[in-house]
Amino acid sequence: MNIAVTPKKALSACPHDCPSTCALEVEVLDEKTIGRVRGADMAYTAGVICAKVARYAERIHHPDRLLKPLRRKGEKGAGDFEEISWDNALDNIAEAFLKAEAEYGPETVWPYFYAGTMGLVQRDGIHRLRHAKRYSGQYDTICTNMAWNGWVAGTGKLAGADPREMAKSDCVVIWGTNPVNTQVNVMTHATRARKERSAMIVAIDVYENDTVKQADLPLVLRPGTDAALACAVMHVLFRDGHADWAYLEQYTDDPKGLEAHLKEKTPEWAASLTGLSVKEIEAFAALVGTTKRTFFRLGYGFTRSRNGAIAMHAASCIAAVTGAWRFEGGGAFHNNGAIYTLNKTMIEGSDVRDPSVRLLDQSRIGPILCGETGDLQGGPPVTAMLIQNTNPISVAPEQRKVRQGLARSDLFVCVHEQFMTETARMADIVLPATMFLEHDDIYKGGGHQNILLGPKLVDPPGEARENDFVQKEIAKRVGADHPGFSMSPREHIDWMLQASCFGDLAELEASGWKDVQPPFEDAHYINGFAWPDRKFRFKPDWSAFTGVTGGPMGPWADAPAFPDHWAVIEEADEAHPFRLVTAPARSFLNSSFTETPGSVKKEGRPEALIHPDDAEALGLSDGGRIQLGNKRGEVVVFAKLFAGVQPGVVIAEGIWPNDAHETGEGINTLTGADPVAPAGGAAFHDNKVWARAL
Ligand SMILES: Nc1nc2c(c(=O)[nH]1)N[C@H]1C(S)=C(S)[C@@H](COP(=O)(O)OP(=O)(O)OC[C@H]3O[C@@H](n4cnc5c(=O)[nH]c(N)nc54)[C@H](O)[C@@H]3O)O[C@H]1N2
Ligand SMILES: Nc1nc2c(c(=O)[nH]1)N[C@H]1C(S)=C(S)[C@@H](COP(=O)(O)OP(=O)(O)OC[C@H]3O[C@@H](n4cnc5c(=O)[nH]c(N)nc54)[C@H](O)[C@@H]3O)O[C@H]1N2
Ligand code: SF4
Ligand SMILES: [Mo]
Repeated sequence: MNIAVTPKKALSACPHDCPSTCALEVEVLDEKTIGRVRGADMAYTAGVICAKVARYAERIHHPDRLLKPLRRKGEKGAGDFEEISWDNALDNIAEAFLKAEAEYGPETVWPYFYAGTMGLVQRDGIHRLRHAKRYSGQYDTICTNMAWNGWVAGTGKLAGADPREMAKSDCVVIWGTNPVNTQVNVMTHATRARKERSAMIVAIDVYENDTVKQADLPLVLRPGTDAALACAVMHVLFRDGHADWAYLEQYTDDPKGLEAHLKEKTPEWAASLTGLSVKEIEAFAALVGTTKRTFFRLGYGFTRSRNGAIAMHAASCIAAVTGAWRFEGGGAFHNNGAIYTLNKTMIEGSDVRDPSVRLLDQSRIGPILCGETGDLQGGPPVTAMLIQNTNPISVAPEQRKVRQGLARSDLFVCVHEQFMTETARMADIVLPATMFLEHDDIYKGGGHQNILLGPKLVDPPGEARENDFVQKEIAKRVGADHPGFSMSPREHIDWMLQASCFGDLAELEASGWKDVQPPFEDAHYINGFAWPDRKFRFKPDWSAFTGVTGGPMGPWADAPAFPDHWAVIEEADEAHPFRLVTAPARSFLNSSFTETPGSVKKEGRPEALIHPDDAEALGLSDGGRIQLGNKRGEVVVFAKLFAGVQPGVVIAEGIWPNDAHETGEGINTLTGADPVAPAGGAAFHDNKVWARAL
């Protein structure tokens, strides 16, 4: 007789580097196996998750999971490894770190990590090892710098209106983010507003992506020109009497100065820079001017340019001109980082951090490993690394330098990974890592307002071990001392919650997540913005931002005082007639999911979207091979003729493995690692390239 067994369902949280941080409901089939993954009914997730995580069983039970520690046998990068025991591997790592330290001092060791998991214990515990040993620090620049600094320049704080309010809005402006691909829940709330309140959805992007296709007012502009659009919109708002002067007088620093500055920033001026028509710009300005409940959902994409922080600030100014902040369903939102006042002392060992230890710029891993002297700041070369949660040979800019650096014979590298990534293949020691359902951790939503628990639900395969284990075992062997090393992940979670007055582990375990949304008055800055004078800044102090060595970075001193188009992008020129944007693919997440068959099938092959007129001029047909190049290198992809971009703009979706490309070099061969003003960052969507049909 067959007895139908209902699988056990357990709550979890998506660990991936995505602003949605969805609450999950996971089918647990037995102690090793999961079934379907669905969205839990946390108010922001609202039961919706993306397709790639719904099929997570194919990632967690993938036959290519790393199962044993490995030691390199052959040449670096050749992929020739032998299995060794964990003890052996950890002893090897400790020996290499101690030897490097004895020769060059502790700053020669560079623990390098990012957000493969967003779990606060498993991701950030690497800092404890770093601080306890005075190893080189990491200045995080690869993702958020321009966006966060540009936002904070105006508001003073990384927080905004409750993103669930999008559902109560009359106009949702989705600016420089492609939520259908990158954070699906934004669409849930925006489309609810359209259905229930007939709200308009505006999408501003550089190509007609799947979000733009759903918009009522799609605006497809030239990359790196968003500040020009924002200025023209504000020009019209002042011109046509849509500026809320009572709000401006009470809440902003220099509204008259802004109005005067914008006199020249006409729709005609912006049309010539953005490639939009005057009619489109006027229509957008009239819409936000007459719709007080307008919600500006500002993303990362439009900040990944050399003028990206200035663009974010410019876009964030519009809600202050219209006074949209006054209304529920109005205002602006980028990220909620500042609402989570978590005490991470035990996780990160921040109490033993020596501020005199150098920070190295994450995005400049290539130049750093190649020993470029400015980057090393007079300190020793990097000769030993522990890499967790990141795949730099694929995701970091100036890929040729990353490859050259990782191939150095005097550099020892340990990569702790779930799969044999292209970075792992360059390592001396590879360690097998757990996935989120195989360890305990805690998460916070950048795109919402919840702290979520992700408990261990199944056993890891083979000998895979969690990040926390690796950090502790290395610490033991290299003499790193901190009370945090003797706490389990669950003890860390409990300690942090209690020390932050956010309850405790038992409470979180009972509820699955905790909503920490600040009250309306705070989220909408009703009592003033987060500066000493409580005013939103149209005229930010760019000199006050601090980068890798304590002062601002890049050509910040030339940044415009008021919002403006700042012409520091890699403009197309005669030798490089195209502007290349390297946007995210829907079924990949950065370099993750490039290993799952379901995602690879959906994405197909590495392509470049190119306007049919450009293709014709190049003698290129649909599906033909196209080589893109600039001073940093060349890449071969397949052409896809696409009328939804402006001529002269090329879009490459997804960070495909380098090996998926004809010459073994990936898209980041073309992107630059020069720091963006005022505080660093990588301008992944700001590249001038030439193109030729092969
Ligand atoms: N499926 C999927 N989801 C992801 C990711 C992924 O790779 N795949 N990545 C994750 C990560 S790490 C992050 S940080 C977030 C980022 O998510 P988003 O905030 O969405 O930012 P981006 O992914 O950089 O780019 C989004 C859009 O910006 C557009 N864009 C590029 N340049 C410009 C410009 O100059 N102006 C305007 N207006 N638009 C421009 C791109 O064409 C793209 O459609 O997404 C996360 N979610
Ligand atoms: N061209 C181009 N390049 C980009 C971008 C772009 O838009 N265009 N986006 C940039 C952005 S925004 C970001 S954030 C970076 C992201 O770059 P990465 O941080 O490298 O991103 P991921 O591919 O998400 O994850 C890295 C790795 O972490 C591993 N991992 C996951 N969980 C764990 C764990 O618990 N333990 C261990 N040890 N490993 C784990 C995964 O297997 C994966 O290989 O890429 C940047 N690169
Ligand atoms: S939308 Fe983002 S947070 Fe939600 S399940 Fe997908 S990757 Fe995870
Ligand atoms: Mo990111």
